[in-house]
Amino acid sequence: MIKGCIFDLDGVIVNTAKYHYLAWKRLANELGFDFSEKDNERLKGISRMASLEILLEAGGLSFDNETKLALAAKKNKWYVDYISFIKEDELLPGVKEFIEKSKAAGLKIALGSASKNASTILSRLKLTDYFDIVIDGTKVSKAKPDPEIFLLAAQELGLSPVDCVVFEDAKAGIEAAKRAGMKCIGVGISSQLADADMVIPGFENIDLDILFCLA
Ligand code: B16
Ligand code: MG
Repeated sequence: MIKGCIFDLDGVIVNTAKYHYLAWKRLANELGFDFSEKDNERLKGISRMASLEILLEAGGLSFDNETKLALAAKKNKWYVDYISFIKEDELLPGVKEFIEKSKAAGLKIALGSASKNASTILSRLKLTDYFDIVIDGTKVSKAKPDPEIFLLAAQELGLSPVDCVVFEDAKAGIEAAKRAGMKCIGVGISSQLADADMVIPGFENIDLDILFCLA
């Protein structure tokens, strides 16, 4: 029986991908190559350093570790500047209402995001108080598709993984949820999220009943 919902952040609660894209593209341009929105799709749900590796591969460049850390820090500074303007009206349609319904039904609520900026974003969106637990990129050593983020979320909620459902928009996140032994609802386009137990286009008009279809 589902007792807890674990929400990914980017692509499930808010579309921060567009700000990640602006910052990665700015870095690519500064390094002398272009980075398309299609290339950016490969970065969804994976960690900052793994994203940088993909970006550098796209540009045919390689650097030592120290330079890579400096490049990632530069991208992050731009990203943090962009997200400092995020407001509640950027919440994806219906997600806040779905979280409210889940809480009212007595379900535990966690965030399971790869982002090290997750707490800042939740606070800007005035969502922090909705979450019993926040597990983000600052609390784990292994990024999705490793299940560590979701297993830690379940543990801190005091729930068994089989009683948790993860809401995810990225392939890496769905793999992480399945490897954690949890149910997974994909948020987005079904053809891209085929490994999820169920896919919804978004949270608009979605009722808690969907959780009963997972058993
Ligand atoms: P940061 P999620 C992920 O968020 C993003 O989808 C991914 O594009 C990003 O690289 C990752 O967070 C790390 O973010 O640079 O802020 O630490 O989908 O797991 O909520
Ligand atoms: Mg995501």
